[in-house]
Amino acid sequence: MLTKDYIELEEKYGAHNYHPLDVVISKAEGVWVYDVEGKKYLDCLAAYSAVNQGHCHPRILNALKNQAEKVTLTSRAFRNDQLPHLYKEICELTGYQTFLPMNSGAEAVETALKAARKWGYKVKGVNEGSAEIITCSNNFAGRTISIISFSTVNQYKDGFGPFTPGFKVVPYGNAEALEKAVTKNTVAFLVEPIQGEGGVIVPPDGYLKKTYDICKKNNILFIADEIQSGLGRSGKLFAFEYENIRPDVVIVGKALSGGFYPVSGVLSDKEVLGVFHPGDHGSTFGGNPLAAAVARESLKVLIEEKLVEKSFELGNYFRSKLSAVKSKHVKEVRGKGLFIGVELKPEAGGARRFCEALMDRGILCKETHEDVIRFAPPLVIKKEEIDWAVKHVEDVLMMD
Ligand code: IF1
Repeated sequence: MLTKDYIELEEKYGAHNYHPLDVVISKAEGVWVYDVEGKKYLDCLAAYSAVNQGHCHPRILNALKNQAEKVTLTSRAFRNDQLPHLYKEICELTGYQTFLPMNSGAEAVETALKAARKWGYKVKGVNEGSAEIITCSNNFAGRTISIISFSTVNQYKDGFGPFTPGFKVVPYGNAEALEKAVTKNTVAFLVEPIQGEGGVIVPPDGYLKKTYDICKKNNILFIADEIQSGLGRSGKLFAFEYENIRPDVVIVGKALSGGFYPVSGVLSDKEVLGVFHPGDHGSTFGGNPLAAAVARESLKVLIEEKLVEKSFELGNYFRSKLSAVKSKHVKEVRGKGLFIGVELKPEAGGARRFCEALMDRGILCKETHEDVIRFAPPLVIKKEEIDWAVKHVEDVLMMD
């Protein structure tokens, strides 16, 4: 079958909730992916940062295979011999007391929201039914009905109401707005330390610290959604580390499995996740032994291969090279670590045509917010590969 045959099948039988680039991938290794016709591409999206460790990492593959031969799913009605190790290892790595495993990012966000509400009632003493959670404009935290209830993007909400009450939205990057929105019923502030879908938006220096201090002053949980920005993507293990804060709750997903399998979860101290008692919350697959084995190895690879440090150094290198590109289309190059956005001027006619041109040249990246090209390759990328990519980006941005 050729590319067009796969696309035809997909268009015929699949729900049309995506508009992917027309490349059909059948194989991948490290930073490279191959299409069904054998053409090779440099992956500059890394499955939205789920494959920070590189595609089909041999160590994680091994962990998956070994565990799959033993036991894959027990449900949480019984215990398994992998989850306790994951608990200990992720808590020791991150410095939190407790971890709660889920599968998708959205589920982990829902888990954090439920924990925050319950903490509000049981610990903070907010009146039952009145808890408020403050979120930011331009956020992306998943697709469930409660999460889209606080989206500020029309398309994500259109046709999906009625929505979940109890959320307030303040402008991202504006700490005073958060302070003004706080009431006695506020239990949590949910924020992406760097907004991904929002267009790789890095908030002003000091914003996370200021909002963190506001939360501390008002006994509000600071919840960092590090599903995309975390686990090395930003050049730190977590993007909040740039401002020396320690969120009360950290949400992780994506790269927690190196892209092999959906694994997500919530980190906090006992005061917050301790509000859950048996039966309050759960998931059939959450914390299963296959997921736990994959997550354990994914974290080990991240640390032992020094991918966080690599992201920091190569991110600086990639961004400085992109900043040096002379093109009338570029408005701004921004980001932290290998989490990079190139915003084009409105006259450039959108980022998608540049992504398509890059695809023809063997580089896969994805536009976000119409006019931002996002570069977020696996963290195992090499300097020479960045040089090669930038050369093509430069050429493509010379188009009229
Ligand atoms: C899609 C975007 C990226 C996330 C943050 C939670 C979640 C996400 C900060 C939910 C998910 C994904 C969803 C995926 C594409 C991707 C995405 F463009 F849509 F926004 F990365 F930029 N918090 N982001 O970024 O995690 O439930 O998906 O596991 O919807 O196609 P999930």
